[in-house]
Amino acid sequence: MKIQILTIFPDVCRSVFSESILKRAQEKNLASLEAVDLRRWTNDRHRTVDDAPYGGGPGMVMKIEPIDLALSDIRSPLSKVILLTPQGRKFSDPIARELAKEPDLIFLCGHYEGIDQRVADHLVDDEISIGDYVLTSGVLPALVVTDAVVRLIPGVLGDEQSAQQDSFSSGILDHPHYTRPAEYKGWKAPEILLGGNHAAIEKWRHEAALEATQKRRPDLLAR
Ligand code: 9D3
Repeated sequence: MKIQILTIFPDVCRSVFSESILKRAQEKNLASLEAVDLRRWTNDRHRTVDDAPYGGGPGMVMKIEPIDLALSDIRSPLSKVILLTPQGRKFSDPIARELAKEPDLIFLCGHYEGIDQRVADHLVDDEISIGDYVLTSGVLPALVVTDAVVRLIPGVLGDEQSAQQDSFSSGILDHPHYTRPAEYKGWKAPEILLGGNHAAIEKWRHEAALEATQKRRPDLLAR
């Protein structure tokens, strides 16, 4: 799978691509991750990608032309172009699984107050938001979506931590985890986990997961 992030902050993306599981996915040739600098498609002295809004008001609006030129150069017939915007559909586990089936994704990041509406109307295939809070740009959302999608590509995670059997695909929260020491500052790990009764441990984990879900995310049980 190929993912390109089109942004004015390519170095932010590169720093994320070069660590941990995203780095390993590229080394195993399971994902190609590329940060593309939108300013490559400007030709004025100041490499301008934004302008004042028609109709007046505060802030700046991203211009359509550099975005159109960039997409014309980097998209293929198989590319799915996704705009990260507060107006998009809310990102979720099912959307991550949809996107993980695509061969070629391009994430277009907004910056400033907004993007010329003709970009959403004519140049992109989908619009995604990561939730109802205001960030300073679309670059972190693009990286969040990239991270969630790449870990679903078969072979990216070890067999141990298969993406099949984790929270949100099971529909409830994970159970609590413990490791050594068995007691720290008087805080004990549950006795049951220290023994070898695997059936009893599985039962404890399932009940603890249900209890955590009931207490913190009852909305997940209602579905
Ligand atoms: C005053 C109206 N604002 C919309 C809520 C303007 C605005 C604020 C922040 C426009 C863009 C942004 C930058 N954020 C994103 O581009 C963005 C985002 C977000 O802020 N929250 C959650 N998901 C996303 S995806 C892209």
